[in-house]
Amino acid sequence: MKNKMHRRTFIKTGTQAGISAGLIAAGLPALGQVAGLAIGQIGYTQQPLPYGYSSLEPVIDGTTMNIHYTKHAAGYTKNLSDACAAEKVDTTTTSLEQLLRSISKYSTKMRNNAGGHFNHEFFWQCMQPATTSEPGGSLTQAIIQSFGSVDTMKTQFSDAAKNRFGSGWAWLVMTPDRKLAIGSSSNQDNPLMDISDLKGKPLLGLDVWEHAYYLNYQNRRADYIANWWKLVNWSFVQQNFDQA
Ligand code: MN3
Repeated sequence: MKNKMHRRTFIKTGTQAGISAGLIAAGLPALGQVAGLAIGQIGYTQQPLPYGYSSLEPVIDGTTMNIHYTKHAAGYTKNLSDACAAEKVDTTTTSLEQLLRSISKYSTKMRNNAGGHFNHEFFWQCMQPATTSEPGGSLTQAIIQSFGSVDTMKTQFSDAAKNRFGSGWAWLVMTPDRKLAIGSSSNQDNPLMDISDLKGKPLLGLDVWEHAYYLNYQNRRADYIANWWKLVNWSFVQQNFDQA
């Protein structure tokens, strides 16, 4: 905890280069290690970005990432905390995943902000500075089994993201009957929620709210989606697949 607090303070005050160097020194995952926070480990506090705000350029610009992380995502985290206090959720005994799985019992404010907080904590980990990373062996096999090829999966996922009307998310999930599926959710809903049409463990998620891309792409959501594939952290997706 102390280490996390320190890292949090650091990310607020550090320069972009300093952040990356600091997090690498703090032990960023290397090949073969855990790629990120497991779904069940995502808690109620906002974790440091695993990279600098400008590290995803040119696909996502630094200003967008800064505003997205410090304003939008931080706002969901704060409002989630307020909702938990108001609705008497003991966050020391109720995990965020448990809360999401029974979200129908809570207010709309809880639904929007528990979803908003979780989705962004998950989303940051789905990305990394552009690499030539591709899905690994067992995940690739499962994708081929479900969709025919990795490219077909990407096309279906991109279509789900493009066709989500208004604000929302596209998802690749492992369904409860252990199949891979693609779909989208509105607003800040997600596939862990009991009210969701698409149910399952999220493996990969994409934010298609305008705040995620508008500065750079304006109305060209399709271009944002096409470019976003260059950022996908496939080790994180593989980890989610292994743990699903
Ligand atoms: Mn967002």
